[in-house]
Amino acid sequence: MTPDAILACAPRVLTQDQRESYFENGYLLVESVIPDDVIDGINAVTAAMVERSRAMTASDDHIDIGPGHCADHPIVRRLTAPDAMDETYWQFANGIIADIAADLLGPDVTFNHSKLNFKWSDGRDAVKWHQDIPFYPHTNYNVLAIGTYLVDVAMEDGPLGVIPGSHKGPIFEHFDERGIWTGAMRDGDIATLATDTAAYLPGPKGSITIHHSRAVHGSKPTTQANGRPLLINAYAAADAFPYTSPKSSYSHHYRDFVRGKPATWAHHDPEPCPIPPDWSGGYTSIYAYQSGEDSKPTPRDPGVRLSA
Ligand SMILES: O=C(O)CCC(=O)C(=O)O
Repeated sequence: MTPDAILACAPRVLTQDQRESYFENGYLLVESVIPDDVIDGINAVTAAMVERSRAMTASDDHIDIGPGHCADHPIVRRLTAPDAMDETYWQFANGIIADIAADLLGPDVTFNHSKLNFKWSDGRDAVKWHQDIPFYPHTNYNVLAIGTYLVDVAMEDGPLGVIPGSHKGPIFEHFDERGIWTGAMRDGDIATLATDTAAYLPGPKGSITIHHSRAVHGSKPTTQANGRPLLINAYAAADAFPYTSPKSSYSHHYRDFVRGKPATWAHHDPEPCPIPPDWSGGYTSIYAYQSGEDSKPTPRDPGVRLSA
């Protein structure tokens, strides 16, 4: 659907001004929209996951642990696919934020994936400028991510930063010049953008950030000693079809309809998109790729194939 067609549908949660602002700027901050008891429920389940990590010495399919992790000082960098780890996360992905996704994608919405990023105060967890769509190309760019702040996030806590209007610009390469996937834009490309206009989006617990899959975004390190948790859920319009292999990190909820029904026609956007690696055999995290922890030359995905 086009933005005009989406805007012509009655909104469920957002105001018309908020929807127009999203289409104009490529991002939105909605403060304190998630009730406290919902956030407290997610935080209780998340604390249990961190407890579970104390017994771990290496990352597994769901819990990505960082350098220096130990039983006494657990450092969980990311929960991968929390929607498959506990029903609380999945109910949340299906609740008010699915209505908000429908306000911006149109009435028919599929779930893409979820992750819970912690950002630690050791300075290593800045997220470099990147766009999301080169990680998961779709036939059109009605794809977005909703970040939920599980604690108050101030300017010094590494809030999400987005370059306004960048979703209307080019889609950039996220491989470096050696052919290694870095999950980040190249310096030369960043130099073409007005990074000084970036909007940083601090907000109280229960606020959400929404960014368009083409919006250039990143986040600075935090000074928050206990780590800054950000729960991200990504969605696509039903008429946006993925054409690369699903990441191994996606859950069984991938492409589930959270609102509406399947599309009868695919919608195609003429803007071309670079192809990511084939992650059907394994995907770590944006932190691991951006920090160079995982830096083998990476062949691009040849397209969805039958498994052996
Ligand atoms: O955790 C953050 O601050 C941002 C994460 C992000 O941009 C991403 O995972 O795509």
